[in-house]
Amino acid sequence: MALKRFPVYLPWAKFLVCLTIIMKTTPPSEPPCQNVQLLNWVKEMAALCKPDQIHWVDGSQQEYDALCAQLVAGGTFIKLNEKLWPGCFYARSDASDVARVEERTFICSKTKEDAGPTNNWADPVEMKAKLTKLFDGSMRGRTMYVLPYSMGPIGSPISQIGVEITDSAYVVVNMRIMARIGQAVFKEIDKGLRWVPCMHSVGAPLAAGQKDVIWPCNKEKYIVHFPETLEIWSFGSGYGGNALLGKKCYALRIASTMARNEGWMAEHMLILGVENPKGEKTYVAAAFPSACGKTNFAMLIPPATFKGWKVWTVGDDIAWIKPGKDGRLHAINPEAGFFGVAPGTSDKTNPNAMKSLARNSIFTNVARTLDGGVWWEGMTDAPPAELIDWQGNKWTPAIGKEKGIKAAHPNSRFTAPASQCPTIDPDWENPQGVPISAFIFGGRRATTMPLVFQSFNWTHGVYVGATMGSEMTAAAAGTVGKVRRDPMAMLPFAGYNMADYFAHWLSMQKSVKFLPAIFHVNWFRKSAEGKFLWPGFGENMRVLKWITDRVNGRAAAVESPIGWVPRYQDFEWTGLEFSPEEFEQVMALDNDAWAKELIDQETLFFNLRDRLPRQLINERQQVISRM
Ligand code: TSX
Ligand code: MN
Repeated sequence: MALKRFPVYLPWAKFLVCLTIIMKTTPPSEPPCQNVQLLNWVKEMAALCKPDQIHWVDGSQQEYDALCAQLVAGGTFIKLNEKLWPGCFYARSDASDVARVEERTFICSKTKEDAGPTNNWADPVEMKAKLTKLFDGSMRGRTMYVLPYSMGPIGSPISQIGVEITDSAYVVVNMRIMARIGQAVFKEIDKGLRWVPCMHSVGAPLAAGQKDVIWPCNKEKYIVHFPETLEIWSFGSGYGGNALLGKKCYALRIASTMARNEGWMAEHMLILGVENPKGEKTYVAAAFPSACGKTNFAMLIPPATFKGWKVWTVGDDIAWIKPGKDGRLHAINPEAGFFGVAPGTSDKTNPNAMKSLARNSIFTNVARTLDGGVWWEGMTDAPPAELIDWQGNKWTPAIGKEKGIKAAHPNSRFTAPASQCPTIDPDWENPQGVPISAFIFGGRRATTMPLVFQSFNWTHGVYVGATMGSEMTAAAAGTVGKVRRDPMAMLPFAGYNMADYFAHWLSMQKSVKFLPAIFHVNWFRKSAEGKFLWPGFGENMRVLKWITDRVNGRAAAVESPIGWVPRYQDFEWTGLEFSPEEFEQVMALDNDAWAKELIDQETLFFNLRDRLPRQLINERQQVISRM
């Protein structure tokens, strides 16, 4: 009406209205990428998910700061005390969204047999239909982030690219620590490199005017992998491995399938370098099930008496390994950060982790101190007098005891940049990777397994890895002490049939001229009285020295029924009081325990019988004969 009275302003008003409409409908950032498949996929997914806007992630510091500020404003993040924890943020998840959901994790290959008996399988067509329904309108009221990422240094021949579409800013900022993200990755995609589309929604659309919660998620969760079309779809969870799709979903499940098809390896392994006093470096990769202290081992500090010895950290969780032109296996850490379990991490157990997470880190589900810091069980000998627990409630040692609740969730996490680790290896971002001289398998075993042994050969080593296991520590009745088989620590992470995975390991013999030696370790053996027989932690350096000296032809061993084993005199003991009798105990082979062990291994083999490589059956038979 006002416009009618002032017709002279009409063109201006029209212009302003148009400008407002354009500004509301145009994404805040234009696609910084020309790749037609990517543009079409984003268009298609936006039409499906119906977000309010699209944000193309550039990966800059300004963008990170703005997203963190937005998360603070919305209550998802709390900025920690800048003096105590510079650049750090705190997040508390929904109580129902605190861990990976293995029973909701699916491998959707054409046939169930290709997923194998250890994975949940669903028909890919049916699952895609189900997911399409779930994602329809799932981002209403939210921003759809288009997040390009490289697993491994950008441009490395061992690296791989993914693009995660997510409606979670928490995911974007965590991914910026855990992977290389943004502009530089769009450039790689524009070069025509392969990329894996990864769909993620917390599954909590907002109606107009509806107030958001601090941790949106959905009780219906799906973590779905399509190994044949190389796609990931994740719905309903904002937590860790369910939502940061570069990690377990891509770098292990999808990559293990790519690796099988292409002749490389994607493993659930830490990578470390052992430097001796001569300055020679020997790299090893090690696979342990959860709760074995993998991150601690990756950042080990040698005992003071080991002058000139140093352990360098390349990665603490995942290794991508390719045969090199030199006939050796070369490994990269595909990640750029540590997503570590907080409880138990301290200046005593892992000072290098503590220094890594001291700044520019994100903490999820730990406890908060009253001065704006964080705390978790095991960080200090005694807890502070008062805390705010991971559920946001007042917590004191007395309340904790009375109610039997922990201040930090047992699966609470830190997200910390790997570059901040004091022992980060100078070659950790080398695009050619580091040459691997040994693989180490291990588990938490109170009995049966000696401190260390070396496999006789590759096939025997694959058998050792395939049969590895860990004892359950959870207090669930009847389960304590039961060995859970976790082949190569890949049981929840192999993207295809576990028996085919063994066959792939065996097949590496054909393509690699200088194969790594394979070892098995056990830091957790106990006496009949229930006391740990091995001091562990930094003292594991003595085992690492024997292992690296072995592969360099400098250490002796003797044959045993289960492999090559060190004698007391083959270890460096300076600085540790450990008697030959104690060594005998921690290395002992108990015939009765091994009889049980070999019978238990048969259960695993029976479960995988359809495709189990007969070489592995033969290896088990040979141990029985030697015993
Ligand atoms: O991480 C561990 N490592 C590897 C370190 C490089 N932990 C912690 C496991 C939980 C995640 C260990 N716990 C290790 C170990 O080598 N060993 C043990 C068992 C142990 C615990 C305490 C003591 C000794 C052994 N304490 C004393 O002897 C005083
Ligand atoms: Mn892991």
